[in-house]
Amino acid sequence: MDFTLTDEQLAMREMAHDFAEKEIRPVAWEYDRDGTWPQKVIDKAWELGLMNAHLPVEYGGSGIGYLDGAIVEEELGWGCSGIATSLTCNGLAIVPVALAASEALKKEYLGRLSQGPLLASFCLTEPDAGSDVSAMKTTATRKGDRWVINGSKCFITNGEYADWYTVFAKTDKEAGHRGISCFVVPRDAGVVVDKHEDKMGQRASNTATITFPEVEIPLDHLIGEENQGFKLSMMTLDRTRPGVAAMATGVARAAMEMAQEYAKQRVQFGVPIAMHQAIQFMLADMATKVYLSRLAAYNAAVLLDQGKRNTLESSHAKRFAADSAMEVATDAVQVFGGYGFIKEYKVEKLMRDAKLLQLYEGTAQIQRMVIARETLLPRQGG
Ligand code: COS
Repeated sequence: MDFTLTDEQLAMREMAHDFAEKEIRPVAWEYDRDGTWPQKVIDKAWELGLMNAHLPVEYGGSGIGYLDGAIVEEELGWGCSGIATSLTCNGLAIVPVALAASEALKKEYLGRLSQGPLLASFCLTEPDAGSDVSAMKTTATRKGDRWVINGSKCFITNGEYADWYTVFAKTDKEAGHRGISCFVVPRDAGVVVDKHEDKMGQRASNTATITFPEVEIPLDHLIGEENQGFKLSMMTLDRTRPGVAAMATGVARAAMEMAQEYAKQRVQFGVPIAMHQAIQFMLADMATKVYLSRLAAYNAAVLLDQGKRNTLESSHAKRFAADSAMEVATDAVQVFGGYGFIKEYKVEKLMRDAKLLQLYEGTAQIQRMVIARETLLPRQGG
C-alpha cells in the first residue's frame, strides 16, 4: 500500500486546508462560544464542493473516493471539528440510500443534496438504544399504501436543519436485530424537532431529538429489504468511521501545533519550555499519535476504495484516532499550563471538542468490542 498522494489529492488537501484556514478558523471560536449554527460556512463549503464527498456522480455528486474524503476531513477537522461535523454528516444519511435504495429514491433524495446546501440526518440512536442498536423502540407499521413511523430518536446530528432523514425502525418487534428496517423520511411528512442539545464541545454542530408521531410515508420509501436495516446501519458505520478518524487526526494536529508554538515561545527556567525534555517527550508523543492516526484512517479508507470489507480496520482507526485526539488535546492544555485552562488561549476548545470523537459513531468501548470480536473470531473471506 502506497500513501503517496497524487497531484489531485494534494490539490484537494490544499483547497480544504485553505477553506479551513480562511473560512472556518476565523469564526470557529465565536460559533463555539455562542453554540450557533454555521449556515454561512455550510453555504460556502457546498459551493466549493466540500460537502457530500461520497455522493455518487450520477446523482450530482463528485463521487470522490474514501481516501480522498479522509484527506479533506482531516483539514476540516483541523479547522473546527464542530463545523466539520456539520459539513460532513450528510455522509451518514447518504450511505444507506446509496447502498440499497431504489433508483427512484436515489434520484429524488440524493439528487436534492446536489441542488443546494441541504442537509440529511441519520436517525439510529434512541434514549434507550445507543450502543445496543437492536433495543430500539421506534416502529414502522404498514397501513394500506403507507408506512407509519412512531417513535423518538436522540443525539441526531443536524437534526434541526435536515431536509430528510434516514430512519431505522422496528418492523418486527420480536426479531431483535433481524426486525429492523431503514426508511427515507422527508421532513415535511410531519417530523417534529423536540430538543436542541447544549453540548460541552463541537458546539457549532447541531444535535437534536427528533420525534416521528405517526409519520406516514409511501411504501416505496423503505431502503433495501424489510428487516435488513441492522446490517445496513453497520455497513454505513464501517464507511463513515474512517472519516471520523481523519477528523480526529485534524483535531490532534491542531492541538499539537498550538502546543509546539507555545512551547517555543514560553520561557521558564531561562529557556523556552520546548528545550525541556519533559515537554519534548509530550510533543514527540503527540507527533507519533497524529502520524499513526492518519495512517490508520487512510488504511481503513483505502480498503473501502478497493471494495473490501473494513470493519476491523475502521474500528481500529476510529478508536485510535479518537482516543489519540483526546490525549493530544489534554496534553496540549498541559503544555500551556494554567493558561491552557483559560478560554482566551483557545486550546481548551480542542479538548472539549475531542471528547465527542470518543462518543459518536460508536463509543471507544464499542470499537474495542468490534475489534475483540473481529480478532477473536476472524471472519472467513473478505
Ligand atoms: N457489516 C455487515 N454486517 C454486520 C456488521 C458489519 N460491520 N456488523 C455486524 N453485522 C451483522 C452480523 O454478521 C450479524 O449478522 P446475522 O444476523 O446474519 O447473524 C448481525 O449483523 C448482528 O451482529 P452482532 O451480533 O454483532 O450485533 P450486536 O447486537 O451484538 O451489535 C455492535 C454489535 C455492538 C457492534 C453494534 O450494535 C454497534 O456498532 N453499536 C454501536 C452503534 C453506534 O455506533 N451508534 C452510534 C450512533 S450512529 S452516529
